[in-house]
Amino acid sequence: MDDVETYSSRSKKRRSRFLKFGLAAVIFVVILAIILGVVLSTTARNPSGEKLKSTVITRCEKFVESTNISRDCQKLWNLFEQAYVGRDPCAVPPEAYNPLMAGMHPDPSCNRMLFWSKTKDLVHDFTEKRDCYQTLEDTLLGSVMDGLTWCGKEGTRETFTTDCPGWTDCDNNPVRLFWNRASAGFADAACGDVTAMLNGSIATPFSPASIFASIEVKQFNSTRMNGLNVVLVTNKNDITTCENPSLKVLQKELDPKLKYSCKEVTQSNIQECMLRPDPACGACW
Ligand code: N1C
Repeated sequence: MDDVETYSSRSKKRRSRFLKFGLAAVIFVVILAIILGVVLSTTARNPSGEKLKSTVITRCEKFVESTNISRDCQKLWNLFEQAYVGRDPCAVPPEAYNPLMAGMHPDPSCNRMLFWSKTKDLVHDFTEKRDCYQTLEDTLLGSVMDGLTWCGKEGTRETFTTDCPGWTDCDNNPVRLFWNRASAGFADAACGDVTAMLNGSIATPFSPASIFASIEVKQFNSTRMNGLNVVLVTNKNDITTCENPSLKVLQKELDPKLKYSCKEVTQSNIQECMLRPDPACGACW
């Protein structure tokens, strides 16, 4: 009798242990499925955010590799992202990129820094072919973010690359604030003789709304800089010259301790110069 009782109580215990184990296994599988589902749906729902992240990290790694500087590209992404994720894309605080700038400051090349306004394509063609000047896009942050669009949204940690506010839709959008902040940092570091390529084919080469006028010139510092040399890029039949009223405004806005010069140079002259590589970076105009 005792034996029968012991046998049945043992088998009950075994059954209950089996049930407990089964229940735990089911709960584990359900939790795993939920986690996997959330991860997969975030990636699938937001492929553009994932693509931006991989573009930023890949560009950063390429830059680090080609320049031999030491920077942590995952840290760059984290600092970058924290500026705009979860925020209304028209209400990003102007200081949002300060931690990114503080962690990734540019190394300025004195006497070789090149600023520009409304001459972007020509300038980048020029710096690429004749490696004598450094623009903001030749620094880590500028080269990584050049040409990209991004924004966040309130209530989500995701990054979006479409339906973001345009350059002029609102002032405090993440792309505009990035260029404002990066340009301010680049101009603040400007040293020696600085060059600016401005567009002589437009009526106002020094336009008050441009980043060059509204941010960079205001940061130029005579303790580090010697002077500013404006290269006014002209085309045949242009009427804008170095006497243009907007360039007089530029001259007035500069610290009087800074030397100022302006030279009209034809676009074809600049294009010829690009074809003459010169390791000594001698004068081209
Ligand atoms: O408003 P801008 O020119 O005067 O700005 C140019 C000025 C340069 O000297 C750069 O140092 O500001 C800096 N800068 C960039 O480096 C940059 N890369 C890409 C400013 N804007 C930059 N972009 C994009 O070009 C930016 O997203 C915006 O759309 C234009 C501004 O160009 P602009 O009006 O010709």
